[in-house]
Amino acid sequence: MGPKILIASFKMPTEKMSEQYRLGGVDFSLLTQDYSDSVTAAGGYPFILPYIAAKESDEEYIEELISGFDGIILPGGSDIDPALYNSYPQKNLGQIYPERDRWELKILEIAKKLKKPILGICRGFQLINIYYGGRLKVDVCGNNVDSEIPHMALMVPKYYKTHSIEIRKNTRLAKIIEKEEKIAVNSYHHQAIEKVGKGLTVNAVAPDGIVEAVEDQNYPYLFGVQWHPEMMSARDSLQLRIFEDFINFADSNKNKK
Ligand SMILES: [Mn+2]
Repeated sequence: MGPKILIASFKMPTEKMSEQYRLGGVDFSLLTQDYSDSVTAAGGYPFILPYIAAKESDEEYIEELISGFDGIILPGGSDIDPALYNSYPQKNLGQIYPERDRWELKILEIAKKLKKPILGICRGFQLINIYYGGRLKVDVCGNNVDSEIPHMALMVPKYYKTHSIEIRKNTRLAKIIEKEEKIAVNSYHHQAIEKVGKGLTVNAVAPDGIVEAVEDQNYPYLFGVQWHPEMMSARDSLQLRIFEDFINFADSNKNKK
């Protein structure tokens, strides 16, 4: 069997669901389908990790919960509580779910303790940066932002290549992409890294300087991207390679005990 990959889902409160899903006030664990499809296409076995409020502070439980898996994906989603990087709610901050932030930071902490391979996507990438002591810009798409690049490109299909990124040499992303120094990616984020966390190496930047990929070169496998490769991988083999690289590492790593 290939590696078992755990993907964090998020709790969607009943009042945020459309009427037909407000079944007696139940909440949902949600994850967009593209993550599971991309993991499967790359040779992995996807599993969905729910948010469990009752176990939020129970490290022993969380350790047991994730220890049988070979890799962890922190996916995209809502904005992150600015208090986690010593800031405060500002104009244009989106909806935040502080309990989800705490839960996923705890998952990340324990996954690192267990030396699990970790892949962060969009919000997951930003959360990794915060974990390493970095900061975010609350909004890079507002009227007073001088970039020409629409980082929150909701007007185009999910796989649309909105902007280019320049890949830095001697990084994991350079190894994954091999020949190209520049590739084009989709873009569905209105927050971005302001200060890179200590211990993270920038792997790629957009033409306006926005950081689009990071890794920890002193950890077996911790890599994050600001775009959404899971929305592109069915059409773009370069984007599928991000998942293949992660799955291949998780596969070779699982026999090391
Ligand atoms: Mn972008």
